[in-house]
Amino acid sequence: MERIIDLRSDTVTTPTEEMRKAMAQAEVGDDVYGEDPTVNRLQDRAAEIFGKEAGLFVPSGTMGNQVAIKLHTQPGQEVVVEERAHIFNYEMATMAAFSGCLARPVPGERGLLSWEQIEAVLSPPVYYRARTGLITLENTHNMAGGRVLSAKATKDITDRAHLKGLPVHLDGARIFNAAAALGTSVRDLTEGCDSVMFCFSKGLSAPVGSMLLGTKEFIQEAWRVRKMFGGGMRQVGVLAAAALVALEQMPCRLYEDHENAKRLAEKLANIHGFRLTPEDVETNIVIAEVVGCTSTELVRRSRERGLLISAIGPHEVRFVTHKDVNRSDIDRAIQILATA
Ligand code: TLP
Repeated sequence: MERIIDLRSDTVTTPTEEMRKAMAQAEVGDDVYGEDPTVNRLQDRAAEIFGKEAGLFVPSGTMGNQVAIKLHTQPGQEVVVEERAHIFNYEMATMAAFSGCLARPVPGERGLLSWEQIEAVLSPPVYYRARTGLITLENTHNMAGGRVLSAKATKDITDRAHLKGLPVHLDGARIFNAAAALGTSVRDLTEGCDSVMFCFSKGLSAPVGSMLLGTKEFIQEAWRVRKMFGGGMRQVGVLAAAALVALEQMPCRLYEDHENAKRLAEKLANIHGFRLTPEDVETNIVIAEVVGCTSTELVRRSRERGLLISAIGPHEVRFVTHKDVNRSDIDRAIQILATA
């Protein structure tokens, strides 16, 4: 029986041997008292890499984003989001439920927002419009097919937002993929952002966890809100140990996932029944239109043949490459898709 190829997401990655060893040997303490030395090391190291003052280890990317929204906004305010942003579509209206905010979606050009588009939806000074409290960005943009936002484009938005007194939060779940694709540092890509969330549990392959970064003052408050959201963890150094290995060892191999995604896209474009532009693939995500059957039907047929993929719309499927699929898995995936 051939191994199942799982291209549903990079969240399916399993921890490396080194991560498992680090987890078994991790020095731990009660992190709700701030006494877990491994968590403290991870937070300091992440802050150092990103050039931010402080970091807070959180259980998930969603929690990191929502803690940031809670801290940057007041109930009754609007949060600017790109139309296909994760914060808007995949976090269960949490900004409304927990922060009392309304999302103001803006359709970006293949996921990218320009300052002109953002400015057009900022609240004018009239009494009947809700105030804008926060602007959010996503890099890489998941549902725009892993599209990257350059350091220059990010800085343009953060500089102009700050001139208006508005904070910018970055959903950088896959910011290390953006850095690998652009050949730049995560520090440069996030420089002007008031807060940044990134995930250890996606392409970096750690089993659990994300990091929220910002000023010392912001992170001190984030500590309180994380507890309020039920995210205060105890001897969580066992997870932080894996995340530390992820942070130090995994970014340098992401280019392999990008090469595999490109290969998949190029071959897929030649198969009758799929529509996509391989040149649009910049990182580890490939989105294709399915012609001739529904996406759920294709997902079913692929599964029967040993390939897992995601339906993200009635005729749209997503493929995500990661550490646990190699070049020959990609070639086998292509064969399966050609028959499916
Ligand atoms: N994305 C998941 C699904 O929720 C769609 C995936 O498989 O891609 N920001 C971005 C850009 C994300 O892609 C995700 C997860 C999150 C935030 C949330 O992270 P978690 O799942 O840790 O809450």
